[in-house]
Amino acid sequence: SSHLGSEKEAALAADPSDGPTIFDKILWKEIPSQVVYEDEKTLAFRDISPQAPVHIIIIPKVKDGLSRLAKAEERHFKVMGHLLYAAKIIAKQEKLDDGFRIIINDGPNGCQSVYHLHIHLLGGRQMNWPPG
Ligand code: D5M
Repeated sequence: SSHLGSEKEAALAADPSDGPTIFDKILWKEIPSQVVYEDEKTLAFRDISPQAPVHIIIIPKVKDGLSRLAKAEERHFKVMGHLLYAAKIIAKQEKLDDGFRIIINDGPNGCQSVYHLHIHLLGGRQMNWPPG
């Protein structure tokens, strides 16, 4: 997608329905990925289009309707906490001791391009504020 245009164009062209996404293919090992962390609830792999020296995507193994953060319900509280805690574990594993950033993009305005909830973990350089 990023080969055909900007991340923003990919996001605006994305299918926001609750169907399977490319992240299912990663979970099912139908396409390769560089896995950096895995536990019973989450998988984390390197972003194919890194925006920082460290750029990792952290996803729930079971989507359970969580195509985007806007779809979150009380039943998702535990897995959302688990994802956030995995981000901390991975940041330590990646030696991001000087800090890091986590991002969740939601919907077209948030530039979401894959409709399977995920946390971006970015680090290894000074981040800027405000984000774009
Ligand atoms: O972020 C979706 C992110 O997913 C985006 O940064 C690219 C990344 N991506 C897409 N396909 C792949 C594969 N196959 N491997 C690794 N990373 C991938 P969003 O927040 O939805 O814009």
